[in-house]
Formats: sequence, structure tokens, C-alpha cells
Amino acid sequence: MNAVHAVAGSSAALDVATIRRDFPVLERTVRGLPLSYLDNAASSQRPRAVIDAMSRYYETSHANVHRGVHTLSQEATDLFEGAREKVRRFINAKSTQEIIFVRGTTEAINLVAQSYGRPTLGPGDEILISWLEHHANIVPWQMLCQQTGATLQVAPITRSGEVDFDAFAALLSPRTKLVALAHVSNALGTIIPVSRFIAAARTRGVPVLLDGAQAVPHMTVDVQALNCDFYAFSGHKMCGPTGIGVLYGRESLLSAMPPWQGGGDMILAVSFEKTVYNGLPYKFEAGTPDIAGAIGLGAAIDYLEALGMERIAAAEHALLDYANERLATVPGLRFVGTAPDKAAVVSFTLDRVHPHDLGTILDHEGVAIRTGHHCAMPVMEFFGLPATARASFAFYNTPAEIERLVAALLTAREMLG
Ligand code: 7TS
Repeated sequence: MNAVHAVAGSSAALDVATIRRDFPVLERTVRGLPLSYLDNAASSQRPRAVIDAMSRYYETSHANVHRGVHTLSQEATDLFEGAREKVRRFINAKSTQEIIFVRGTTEAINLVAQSYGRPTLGPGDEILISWLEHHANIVPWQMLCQQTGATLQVAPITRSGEVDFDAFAALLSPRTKLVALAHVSNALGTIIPVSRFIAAARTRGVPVLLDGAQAVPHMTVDVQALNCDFYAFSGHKMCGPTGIGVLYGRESLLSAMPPWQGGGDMILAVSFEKTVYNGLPYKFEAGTPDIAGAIGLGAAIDYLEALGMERIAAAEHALLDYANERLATVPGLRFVGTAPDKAAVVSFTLDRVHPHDLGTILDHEGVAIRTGHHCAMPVMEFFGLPATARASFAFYNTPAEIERLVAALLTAREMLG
């Protein structure tokens, strides 16, 4: 019995010791020490159920999808489309036509920029983002601005790392043609109260894209309740494989958008005179998709759902509280990003110790954290820092791992501080 079966159906807290046995990599050592993997915001680890689902597909059912009447092709298609239905249910989209498989959050945002933004925006139009975005939610819009003559507007953040709602609302104008916001900040962990922002934009008729890369793995996401127009996320941050992600789009918008890549699967008929495009969602899925990736993502969703997103959120919140309390005892440690509502991400600096040196020393202690600008250079600039150290937790982490982080930080301080 794996951990999923052990806890399914009960309202008890997660049994982390059992859950950890579902993740083969958590059993390995690093430099002779047990691994404390605290870099989940960059990429989470995979349970055996995900690895097995992908191996089983390759071992028994691999063929190309949507194009063969033979048994293997039909099996592969059923598994692939079954995964799409799991994604739809997981984020409560109305229809599988609204679920586009892409490589990840980055590709999803680029798709919207090029397929929604490029034909509709022109000089004088504005795209409104915030100061705490990941580069994936900045650069595609800058490229779009260069292509169309539109301009990028940026809503400021506060010292605690929250998006300033009043400033955001003041930046909304008849020129605003699209709002693109993180649901959860990767560099600071801030949970943005997106409903408020979405309501403000939508009353002015402005569509909203949410970058959900850091939200979907850690909380219940319901795209209909959010009432957003686009929602992007990545499989590899939610216990699924790399190379697969999702763009949710409101059907009325997706149907009006032209395809962004041409090729097989996205067409109904091709002649040299004219090509008739396929319907949704295939119009946006040119070429052979990442079939195994989608199947693995479906298995990851099964795994997370069996644990229960609410229990996952509660477990991670307890880890965040514990980390905040314990890290506050480390002399010279300064938290960066102190919003009251946060996902389990802690960014910090340590006096007189460069984050990169810190990362290296921690690795020698078997503790994996991320150091650097976290692909959010404007956030670093805002706080006047070149980099931070960032510990980010998943439901399989333990207080003992946080103790090891604290001990390793004290060691680093002794060596370098
Ligand atoms: N948006 C956010 C909020 C992210 O955290 C990331 C990845 C992306 C977009 C891009 O996702 P991808 O799967 O397309 O690469 N964030 C991180 C991070 O924090 N450390 O490494 C990658």
C-alpha cells in the first residue's frame, strides 16, 4: 500500500514518513549525507506512481496519437486524452477543449502572447503585469511590445512583497488590452489575492492571464471560480514530468485565436491553396505531442488528488510556519518577502555571506536550496540585492530537514560570516 492509499478518504494529516517512501530520489544520499531537498519551487520530485505510469506506457502502449486505427495508437490516444480530462477536472475547466498541452508555463505564456496578443495589439495599447513576475511572464510581453508597438506597464510591489492593488487599479485604463499576473511569486512566495485583480480588470473588459506555475502544486485552483481567461502551469513543479505543461484558455477566446505553430495534427485538410485548421484543443498542438509527459502529468494529478490539495496546503503551511520560526533564530538572517499570505517559499540573505557561497556550503551538508535571482531580476533590483537564498518546501519535507537547513546556515556563518 502506498501513501496515497494510506491516507485517501481520511481527513487526517498527511503521513509524511509513508509519503516519502513513494519518492525514490528522497532515499539517496548527497556527499555521504541524506538528501534534504528544499528546492521544490524550481522543480519538485516525482513519486514512483508517475515514473511507473510513464514506463508502463513506453513498455506496453507506445504509438503516435490521433492517427492510427491500430490498437497501440488507440491505447496511446486514450491515455493521452484521459490525461487531458484529468487536467480539466483538476482545475475545473468547463471543457477539455480549453486544455492545451504545451512544454510548460513558459511556452503557455508565449503562446498567448503570439496567438492572442500579436493579432490584437497595436501602438498605444498596453499590457499590465506586476513587479514580482518571473521572467517567463515579462520577456514574452516585451517581445510582443517590440512586435506590435504596444507598451508594458508594471504595477509596483510593497516592501513586504505584495502587489500594490491601488497602484494596479490606477494603471488599468482604456489602453490596457491584457493583464498578466503571477498567482504565487516564485522568488518571494507571496500569494497574490488574484480574485480582486481579476475583478478589476474584467469589469473593464480586460482579459487576464495568470501564471500559476507556483500555485497549482500547492493549492486548489478552480479556473471557473477565479474567472480568469488564461491560466498557465508546468508539470515538473507538481510531481509530474519535465517537458509538459498546460495552457487553460476560455473557449470563446481560444476559438477566435489563430494557431501559433503549423504542422501535423493541427489541421483538418491541407492543399497548396488552403489549409483548414483543426478545432480546439488540437489547433494549438502542432506535431507529435509529449505523450508520455501528458500521461505522467495525469498520474501526478491522481497522486496529488488522492493526498488532497487541502491537506497538501495545510502540511506545507505548517512547514512554512516552522521554517519562519526556526530561521528567525539564525543571527544575521534577513527574510526577503514577508507578505502575510505566502506559499511555502522562504527567501533570505545572511549577513556577510554571498548566497552562492551559502548554496555551496549547504550542498556539502546535503541540503539543496536555490540561490540566485530566481529568474525574477526585477524583484532582486527592487530589494537592492544581487541574489537571495531560497528554501522552498513540498508536502514530503519534514521539520527535521528544516533543522538541517538551520544547522547548515550556522555552519556557513561560522566559516564565512
Ligand atoms: N512562472 C513562475 C512563477 C515560475 O516559478 C517559473 C519557474 C516559470 C514561470 C517558468 O516555468 P517553466 O516550467 O516554463 O520553466 N520557476 C523556477 C524557479 O523559481 N526556479 O527555477 C525555475
